[in-house]
Amino acid sequence: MTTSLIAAILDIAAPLGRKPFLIEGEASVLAYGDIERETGRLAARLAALGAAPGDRIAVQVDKSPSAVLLYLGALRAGLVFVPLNTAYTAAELGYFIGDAGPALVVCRPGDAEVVQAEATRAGAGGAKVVTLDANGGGSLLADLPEEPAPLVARGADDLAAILYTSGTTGRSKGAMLSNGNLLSNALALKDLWRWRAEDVLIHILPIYHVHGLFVALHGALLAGASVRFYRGFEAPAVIADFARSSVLMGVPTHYARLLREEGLTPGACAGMRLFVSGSAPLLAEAHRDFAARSGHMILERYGMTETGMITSNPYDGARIAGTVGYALPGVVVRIDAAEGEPGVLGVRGPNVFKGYWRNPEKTAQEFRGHWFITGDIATQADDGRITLVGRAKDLIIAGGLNIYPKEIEEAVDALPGVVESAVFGVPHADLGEGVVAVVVALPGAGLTEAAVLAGLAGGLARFKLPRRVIVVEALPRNAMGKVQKAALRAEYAAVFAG
Ligand code: MLC
Ligand code: AMP
Repeated sequence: MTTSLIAAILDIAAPLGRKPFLIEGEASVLAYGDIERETGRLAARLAALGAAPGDRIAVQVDKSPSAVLLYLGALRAGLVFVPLNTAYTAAELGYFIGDAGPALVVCRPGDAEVVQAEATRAGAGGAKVVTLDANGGGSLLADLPEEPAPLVARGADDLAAILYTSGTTGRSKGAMLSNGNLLSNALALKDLWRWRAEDVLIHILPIYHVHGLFVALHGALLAGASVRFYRGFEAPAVIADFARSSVLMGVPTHYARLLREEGLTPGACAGMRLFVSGSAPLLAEAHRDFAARSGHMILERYGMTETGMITSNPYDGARIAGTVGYALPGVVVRIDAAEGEPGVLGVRGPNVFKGYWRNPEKTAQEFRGHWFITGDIATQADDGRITLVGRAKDLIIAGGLNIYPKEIEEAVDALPGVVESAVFGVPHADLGEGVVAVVVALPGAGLTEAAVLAGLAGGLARFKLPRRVIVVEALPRNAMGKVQKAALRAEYAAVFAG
């Protein structure tokens, strides 16, 4: 059995000839039989640009078939793929580039100048910047060699990707994921979710995070299945595609939006085999409503950037709303608490990452021996089934994207007229959680919601911006002087109601 993710993918792809891998609308835009040659040419191009095996390649580009090929080509060249959220601002980007120290940065053509400047400012001026737009234009593909590069051999411990994720401090750390991490997780899910060549996956997720890049794409690729590739999410178009598809993966916001469509009926979903949800808690009510409206029980699974997928509801057997199911084969979980009591979930197994990039202190903090401590609070039933009941980390998840209150508080506190702030999430019908900032103003500063939002714009990615800013005289504190976020969450629980 190969230990290289891309070698496993190429083995499956080669014999499939004209079978569509990526489909957009009515057209096959990438056939399985073309993956070998196209990734080979891309790998040759990356090598010609000076990237050597083990080098990082940081990528902030729009979702497109070329972006998928870039990922596979980078793996083939033995590079470490560092995908970045397309919403990150230039200032945010500088941090990632400075930390990752990439040999190459691939960005949208309009961003090239700013990215080059940020790379230099961050001490990564040696990085070469090339461009790729959503239609395959830009300097990356302009000069593609005809001759494919050979596959660079990779062992299980060799890095395949670094994905940035924030700890409780709000400063992002790069989670180092090896070929063995990614391949073991993908193979476990392939069996568990019964991936097969006849499957057609509706791909609506971004390809800069674990869910869309790994769980969805690796599943399809290792089965030789076709992918209906969406650049964004349009609920009616997705429902219309159910008749010619079989698998959908989404975050709870996708399911909330599907539920708002009249076209969601058992008839429309009759050809579908599997609906998967993850990245954020799925409300039991949404699970129930979706079953009634579609005739399908959503399969909820749980994972993390550092670990890939950890648990899943069963394919056969009860998919219970509010629970995330059982540890994946080969993955072991434990709960740091008395039996049956809630406690922080630890995980170990071949899926667990190699540590944080250039940050051994943080790595040491988040492990207890071989156990990675997730920061999620869970209970375990006698039969092993896991239920997540809370988070020990101060984290907001909006629309499946993580937002660290500390990072937003620091940005708010730096604004003129602000004494201090508290940022937290409260229920939001569409996003699951919506960000609220409660701000204490300097007396006489005349601070307003609009002024705070204007001050934050441009620095923070827009998805992180508070959806409500409330100016108050003081924050509630306990006897130790600590801000009582639970009290704030309770007080403002209904700001997004209706
Ligand atoms: C977009 N916006 C968001 C947002 N997404 N705000 C808060 N939270 C979000 N998730 C804001 C934009 O900034 C913009 O604001 C406005 O909403 C419209 O932007 P859009 O791009 O048109 O949004 P939309 O297409 O509606 O996107 C919503 C979404 C998307 C839910 C489809 O966020 C999404 O694809 N989420 C999935 C993220 C994901 O893949 N998570 C997995 C992480 S992996 P303005 O102000 O500019 O108008 C992981 C591990 C695991 O967690 O277990 O899987
Ligand atoms: P990330 O850092 O983006 O990888 O986010 C991982 C976090 O998302 C986990 O630690 C959980 O808090 C959360 N998460 C993922 N899947 C689920 C789920 N099914 N239910 C609840 N929370 C989830």
